[in-house]
Amino acid sequence: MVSGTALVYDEEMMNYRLLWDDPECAIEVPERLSSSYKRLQDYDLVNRCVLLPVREATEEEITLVHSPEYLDVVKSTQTMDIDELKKTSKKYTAAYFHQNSYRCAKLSLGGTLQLVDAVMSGDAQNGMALIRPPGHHSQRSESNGFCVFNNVAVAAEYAKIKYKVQRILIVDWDVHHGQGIQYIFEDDPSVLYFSWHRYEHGSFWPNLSESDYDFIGKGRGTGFNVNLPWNQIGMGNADYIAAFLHVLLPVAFEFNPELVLVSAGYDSGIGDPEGRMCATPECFSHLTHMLMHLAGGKLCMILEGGYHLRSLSESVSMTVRTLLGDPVPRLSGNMTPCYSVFNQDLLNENLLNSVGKMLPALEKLVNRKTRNCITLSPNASLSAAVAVQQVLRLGSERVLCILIGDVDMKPEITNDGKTMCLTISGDKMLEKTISQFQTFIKWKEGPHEGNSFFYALFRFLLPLAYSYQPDLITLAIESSRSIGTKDIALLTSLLQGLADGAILAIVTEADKDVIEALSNVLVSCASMFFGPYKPPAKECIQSLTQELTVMQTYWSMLQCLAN
Ligand code: X5A
Ligand code: ZN
Repeated sequence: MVSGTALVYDEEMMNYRLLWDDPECAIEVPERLSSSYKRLQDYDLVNRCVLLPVREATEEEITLVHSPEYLDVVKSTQTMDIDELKKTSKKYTAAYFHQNSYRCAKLSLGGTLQLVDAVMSGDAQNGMALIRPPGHHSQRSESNGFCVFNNVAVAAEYAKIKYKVQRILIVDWDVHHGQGIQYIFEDDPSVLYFSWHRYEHGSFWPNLSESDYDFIGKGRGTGFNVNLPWNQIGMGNADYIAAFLHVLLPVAFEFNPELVLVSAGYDSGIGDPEGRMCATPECFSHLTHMLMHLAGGKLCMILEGGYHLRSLSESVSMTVRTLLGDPVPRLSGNMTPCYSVFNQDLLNENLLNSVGKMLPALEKLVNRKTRNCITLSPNASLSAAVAVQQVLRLGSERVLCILIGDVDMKPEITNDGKTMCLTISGDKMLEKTISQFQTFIKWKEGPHEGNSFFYALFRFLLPLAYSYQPDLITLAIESSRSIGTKDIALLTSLLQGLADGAILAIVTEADKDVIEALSNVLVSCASMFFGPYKPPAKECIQSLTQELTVMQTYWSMLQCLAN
């Protein structure tokens, strides 16, 4: 199994800077790199990564995207004096050159390609490239927005050629629109480009009409470009999570990429003078965690913008920490280090005994002495009902209880908000929503294990869970479950983004597939592969829509539907 997180960094990329007065470019400083690296060291994260050396990108690699004429211009800046540098810079928008720009741009791109090589060859599962100059604004024959070579775009072309990758997802979470990437791939269906960006109806830089939501690609690439313009500043964690759940992830899982590249700009984080957004560093953990479920975990983070040094370095650290497999911090609370147990000794016990043995584990879970727990029971929903009672007594304040399969016993729903119960069953509608804390959806996978469950997961279950913000999750899976093993694994893995990952999974003894899948997901960070997308059955969508309509009046994360 592939493991390990690669980190690309070299202080040589600090050897260029703005040499004259230009308020627009003044924020792009060398310290952006050193402060991020320093913070990673402070958190002891550098030691846990595989450090990759940078290298110079070759001319052949640069011209995968850029014109030879432009390459010559950049090359010629090496020997220019300050007036010539200034003059060349002014030919472009929000760009600046230094005598070392060419060398650093080659290292920045070469470092990016080193990361792609490590991840594609299996030397690392994922990784991050701390590089400058950034890349996503740069175009075929143009420097733009502090960018010289388009690192991520070249990386995508490189992966297509060298590794025969057929589908690449580029997620651009920088606060600016990566118009350079959009132009390069707008007619290419093998690269799906997603970008959110501060837009304010076009009044924010780079002020392009093609940055709006209605630009979706051209020719064969139509539908493979997704823009999400923010027309207001101040977007925060809930907005970013909702954008991922409602817009990006449904599209991304359907696209089924073989590699995910992130234009990881942190000017979308709190405190940044360019973005003026409010997402906290923990938010980037959640975004990273969600993306780790695509492409079998092949995920490359490539630095773009980010100009508030403290915010940038904290967010970079959160990203790397999550890539390493650490628990995802709660969006509100602070980070709690913890570990994981597999509560194996419950095998082959009768119900009474299994409930009795579950209790000490519950106490550990509530007190965060263990990260999660898998328990076996002959009657999962009954055990869940007991567990919910118990964890409330032990001090939990919001317990999310998810029941999968035909359920004969449900936890008592008190309607005081201390419990929320979601039931997923393949059988006839047993009941409908009774309150905002209780919901039932009918969901059934076809005979072949497709992946229609994504729909229910991203459109309904996760937004509801993120709205509720549980401090503990009980997940009971009956053997009569109507959804596949992979679906349950994905659900469970994504739920780890909530409640500090405090999940009690209750599985029936005979369900060996789910026991195995859940131990993989909860004990280590399992990489997942899904087949091609299959649309859900009509009756499933009907049941879901019905519940959605009712629940979205109570739960705000459901209100952001992209229809
Ligand atoms: C990489 C990046 C921003 C350029 C802003 C110019 N560039 N006003 O964040
Ligand atoms: Zn930016």
